[in-house]
Amino acid sequence: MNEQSAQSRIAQLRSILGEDSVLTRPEDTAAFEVDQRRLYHGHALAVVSPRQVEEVAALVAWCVQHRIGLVTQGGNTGYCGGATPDESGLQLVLLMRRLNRVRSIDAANFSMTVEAGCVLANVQRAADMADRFFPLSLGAEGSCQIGGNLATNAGGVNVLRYGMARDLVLGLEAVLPDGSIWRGLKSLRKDNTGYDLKSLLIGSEGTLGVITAATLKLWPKIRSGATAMVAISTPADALALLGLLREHSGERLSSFELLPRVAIDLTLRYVSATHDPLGQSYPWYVLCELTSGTTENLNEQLQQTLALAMERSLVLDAALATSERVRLDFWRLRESVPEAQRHEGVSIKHDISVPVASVPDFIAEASLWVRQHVADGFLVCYGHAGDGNLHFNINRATDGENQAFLAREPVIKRAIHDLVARYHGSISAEHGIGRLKREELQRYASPVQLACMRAIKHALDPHGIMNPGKVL
Ligand code: FAD
Ligand code: 2HG
Ligand code: ZN
Repeated sequence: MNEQSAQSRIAQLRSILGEDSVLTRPEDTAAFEVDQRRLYHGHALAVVSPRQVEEVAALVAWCVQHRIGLVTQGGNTGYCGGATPDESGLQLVLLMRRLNRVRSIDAANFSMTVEAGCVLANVQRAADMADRFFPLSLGAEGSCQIGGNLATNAGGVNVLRYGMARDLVLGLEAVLPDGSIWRGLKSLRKDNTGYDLKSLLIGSEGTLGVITAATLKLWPKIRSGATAMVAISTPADALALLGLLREHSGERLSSFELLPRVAIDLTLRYVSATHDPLGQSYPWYVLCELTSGTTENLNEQLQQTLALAMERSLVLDAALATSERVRLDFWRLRESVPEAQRHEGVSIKHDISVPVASVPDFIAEASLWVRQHVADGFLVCYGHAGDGNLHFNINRATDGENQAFLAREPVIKRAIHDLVARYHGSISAEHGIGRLKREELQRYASPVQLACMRAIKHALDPHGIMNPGKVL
């Protein structure tokens, strides 16, 4: 596109969305042209921020007419470059941040309707103020948006009990790739009227439509809880402890996170206000939490289970959170691992899952491979072990060379992902595909699955304007 036609396009956009909704100056657009890991640096024709769903619809219709690619961006906290435009200067970045109203809360129906640009923490707060609980929770909750959470089908730390983002949705409103608005904001628990469009749009990473609002499920407000940082010897002991906790506490077990000592060390080194949770260091830790919507003595329940686990030599040591401050300290240690890893230097990340029962064997086999083949890196394998989801990350060793280390990424990724495939696992458990894992998807998804996905994409978005170059 030459300069003259670019200017004419921008003038048209301004007439559709208003002068202040179209950003083009580099100092205004730069932050939206790079992903949070700084893996991708794109260049957009413009960055636009509509205020209403009708404006989004008009924008999409215009994009179809002019065959302009549209990259929807929420909080830009994604891990796979899905919200970053390509380098062509021809795509638009659509910011959702102005569509950020809580439209309604229906406490009696245990549901709320929010616009896609609501920051996740604000959604949680609004539910809390209505005496209800919205369970989606992740480290980026202060900046990611509910629209981005749904577009990526985010996971986080409460999946064990409540499921992934898709499981938390009753209805959806979206602008489809032809510019039509699908008003599917039903608040029904049961609705078998044909194909489940909301489930298709959730997890589609902006490639099948723009999510503009959602009706979310709510739960009773949490009235009691118990949290412990537990020291263990091996991931196999973690698995046995998980079984015990589930048998004794059932649905009350909401989080079960695994941390190796190296993750604690990195966090203590780089993140302020973090404390070593136990008197001495241990090889592995589990951060577990029981919660309930009624008043119960969950501390006692957790203590009893941990005592039994100690008798069975599954647990080496444990600290129960004796106050909300201590509980937050434990969670700060866990949630700050990505930040600590970033401070340590470059890393190669794998967001994988295997069947929960295979977690110990997978860790043993994959760790051995890393020890034997990655002399210039060290493993930081942690995450949502209760869901079988590990962040199998490898940081560059202090005496290693950035370039040499990163140059080996394709080989390392291949070995780890091939092993994941052998365990019948997933190469993207919760972060999606975006641009980062497109080739990996081609390699590990079955031809039947890929053909289905391409057919759906083509049927809904024949001109390929929705987040081109992502997922497929
Ligand atoms: P963005 O990064 O802006 O976009 C992500 C994708 O969604 C892009 O493809 C984009 O085009 C699309 N998209 C965004 N909004 C819309 C919309 N309204 N309609 C259609 N498409 C849209 N993820 C987890 O799953 N679990 C975790 O525990 C977790 N922890 C994290 C911790 C940290 C510190 C960080 C930085 C990230 C973490 N993430 C985690 C990753 C990230 O926060 C999630 O993927 C999140 O859901 C992305 O939301 P976002 O609003 O930032 O989306
Ligand atoms: C988490 O669980 C996130 O903390 C981030 O999903 C994982 O940085 C990562 O690899
Ligand atoms: Zn995670």
